[in-house]
Amino acid sequence: MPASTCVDRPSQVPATHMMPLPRTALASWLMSLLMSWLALSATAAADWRAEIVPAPGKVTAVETAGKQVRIAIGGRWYRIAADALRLESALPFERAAVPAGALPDARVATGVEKIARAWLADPTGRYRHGVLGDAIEAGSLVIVRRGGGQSILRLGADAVFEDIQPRIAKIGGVERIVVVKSYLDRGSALAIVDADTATIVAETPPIGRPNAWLNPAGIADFNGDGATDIALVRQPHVLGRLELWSWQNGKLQKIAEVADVSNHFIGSRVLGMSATEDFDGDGKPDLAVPSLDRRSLRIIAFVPQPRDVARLPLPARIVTNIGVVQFRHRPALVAGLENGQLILVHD
Ligand SMILES: [Ca+2]
Ligand SMILES: [Ca+2]
Repeated sequence: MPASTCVDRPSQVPATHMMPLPRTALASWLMSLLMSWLALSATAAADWRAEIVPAPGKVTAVETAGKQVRIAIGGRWYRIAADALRLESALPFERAAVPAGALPDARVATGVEKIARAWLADPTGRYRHGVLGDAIEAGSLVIVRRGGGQSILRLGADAVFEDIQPRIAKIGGVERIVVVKSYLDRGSALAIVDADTATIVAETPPIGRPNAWLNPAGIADFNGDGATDIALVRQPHVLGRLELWSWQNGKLQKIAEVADVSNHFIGSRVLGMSATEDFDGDGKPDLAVPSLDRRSLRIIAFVPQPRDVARLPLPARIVTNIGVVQFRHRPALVAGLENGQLILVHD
């Protein structure tokens, strides 16, 4: 089905009038050939499109692990071919078993440096919100350090971890943990946990009222100033505001806001509905995230200011994680839609 859409960015007009004209006809012809090629490649690089990938059934999940993406269809697993719009059979990811005492739907996060593993534990029903599939949230975070040693960060009775999988990432050059902490009376905050001390070393102010949640969307130096930034979507079901929080001298400072995004829907355990990659090739990471109604996929760059690299209308709402794949040697995006279709967004 030709359900492909394109978004154009204003293409750069070659400054031909600034160039001295060649004297011979051959040189002139070569120059015009070069200019048309430059114009064509500029246009091609700016054209993002969403295409339906032919699939043997309805897509039920998209899973990511590192740079790998797997797509679940009818109980089987697939990946996107690197050079054509088709699926290839693939082995499913192996998931670490959920340790005793963990949240029933916990996912174990693995680090590469000082943190070996981390997971959410001590299930509790003290926060009756239930946007993540059930009303059971975590009272503690378990951290296993590489080389031995396990610590537990236990919250007080006034808060829970309203999350499924902690995120282990380098923040300020050191592996730390990013997790959503929700206060029973003030709603969610983004918390940064130090692995050595198993303590929260920084957190954003909570949203301010119960049952108001946020979902992290990406961790990278999005604005290119050298300080790690954490992108989050504040209230992805109702407000849908992207906020960029920068790790500066051990504190979190909000440095940017973008309206009209979402990376979750109520009742879903899918928390990875976003992806970080340098999509426009300027050397700075960009964020792919759905619009608030999840009927468009936005690719947002933050340098020099927050701006849409592309905004692609889709045939239906995004309901799965968003994966980054290499397609024809370029980063591309894959996601499952509410109508069961699989889309590949590429330029
Ligand atoms: Ca930054
Ligand atoms: Ca970029």
